[in-house]
Amino acid sequence: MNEKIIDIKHKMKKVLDKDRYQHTLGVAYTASCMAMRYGLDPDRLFLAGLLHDCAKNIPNGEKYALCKKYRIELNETEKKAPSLVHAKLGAYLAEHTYGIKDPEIIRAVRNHTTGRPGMSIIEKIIFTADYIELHRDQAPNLPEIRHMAFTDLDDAVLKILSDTLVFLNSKDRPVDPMTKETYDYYMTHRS
Ligand code: DGI
Ligand code: FE
Ligand code: FE
Repeated sequence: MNEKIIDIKHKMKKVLDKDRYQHTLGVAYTASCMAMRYGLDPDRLFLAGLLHDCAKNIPNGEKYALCKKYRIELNETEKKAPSLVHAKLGAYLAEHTYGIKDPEIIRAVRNHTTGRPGMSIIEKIIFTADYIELHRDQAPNLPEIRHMAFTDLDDAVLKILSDTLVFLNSKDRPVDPMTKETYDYYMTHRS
């Protein structure tokens, strides 16, 4: 593994709690296996996986303060739902604190929670690996989605989005317009 990966791994161990760090390693390994499947560079996906939740363990108040400080624009849903903020803030930190120059990795961190219409394959892999990695055990349909991740990535993305929408509605949580737009997009653009 290259030095950058070892460095970021050490840094994530410091800034994440134990469970979040284990989840992060799970995403990194799952994403790198998916890279092997889809003919991409496994190291690149490992690094994106390591960084995807880099802002997750920052206290909520501080997350909003940092977004203000760095002029990161938040939509109305993000202003109400702190659990969404780590994605955009994490993308900023990946670039400016952790020195990532690869725009695809930064984009994958930014869009890992809601997805976006027309995601690149790297974004789709991080979005999916986040949902299926080994430590996840609460989500419904995991065996099916894990299989789809290696057979039809767009179907996996769509199933994750539809299950997420069902979950959010059941908990009366506000749906980010991006989550709904991404769902609508993959509903009509499946390969
Ligand atoms: O950070 P993780 O827990 O690994 O996973 P994540 O970044 O995919 O999701 C964080 C949380 O965000 C998870 O509980 C689901 C939730 N979420 C995803 N889409 C939306 C959402 N929450 C709201 N309120 N609205 C959304 O559209
Ligand atoms: Fe996340
Ligand atoms: Fe995650």
